[in-house]
Amino acid sequence: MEIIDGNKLAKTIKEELAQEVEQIKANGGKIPHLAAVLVGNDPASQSYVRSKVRSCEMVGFESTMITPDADVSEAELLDIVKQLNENPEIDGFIVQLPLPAHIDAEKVTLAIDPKKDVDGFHPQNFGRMALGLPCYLPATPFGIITMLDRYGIETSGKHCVVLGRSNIVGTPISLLLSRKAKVGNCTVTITHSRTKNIGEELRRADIIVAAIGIPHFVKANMVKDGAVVIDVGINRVDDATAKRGYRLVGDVDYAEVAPKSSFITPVPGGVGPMTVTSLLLNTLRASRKEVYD
Ligand code: BQF
Repeated sequence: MEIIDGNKLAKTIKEELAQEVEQIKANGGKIPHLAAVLVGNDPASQSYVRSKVRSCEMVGFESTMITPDADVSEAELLDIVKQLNENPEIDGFIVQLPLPAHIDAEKVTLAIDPKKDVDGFHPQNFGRMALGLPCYLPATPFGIITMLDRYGIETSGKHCVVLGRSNIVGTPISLLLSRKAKVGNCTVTITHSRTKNIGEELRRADIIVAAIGIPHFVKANMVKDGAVVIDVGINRVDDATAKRGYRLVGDVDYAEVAPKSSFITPVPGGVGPMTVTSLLLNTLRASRKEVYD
């Protein structure tokens, strides 16, 4: 069993990005600039956005945080998006999800200029991804692909079972892994809440991607010997002994499943940190006009 160390790989990629920034500076080019819009004061969202801004600082990117109150109107938020679309200083930006219930998140996503949509959530980027055209990949699937690539894990001809069909993880990673690409050429099964016997499906998997948001859902008896296990879950469970009163656990029962796996991602320190570095990579691509010009 080998642990896929997301913290270590994220650090390596950040070092590579810091070198890129040095190159850009030496050539008098524009420093990549990410903006993040954080609505309200949800603690998890605050911590995610802070870690994205901190990561920008670590690699030498510029970053701007915009923090409207929770009661900001949809029209006001759409105006912030419009200003970011029009601001030539900003290469890419994100609107941190989830948004308060009185705001239509779909409408906000549609308002983002696809050229600056470094989360890859705009239908134009999603459609381009599905068609295999140049696009910004959504950060979590991009992070997973990068892990498989950098750890030299063979995917071609493998049977991958994805747990969950969300727009930001399950559906896009299923498309990407089935595509004709260096990391791809898998036979993919998507499972979800209506799947008859998830355990039976999972036991056939050479590669499992767990993204259902149920703590410790995947047990040892659902995993084939030698499977590659990618755990996307970030679930808070109460823990009186922890500093904050909770700890993070994945969708996989790590203690049980790790001994059976060939490769496994831990939680925390697995997919999560790679999600953040993927956002940085997309921001660099945006500043270089690599996807659109
Ligand atoms: C780690 C996210 C659900 C909903 C909205 C490192 C992150 C998380 C975990 C992180 C996530 C999850 C992010 C770890 C960004 C990933 O060490 O395990 C980093 O910052 N993430 C987000 O922005 O929005 C979410 C999950």
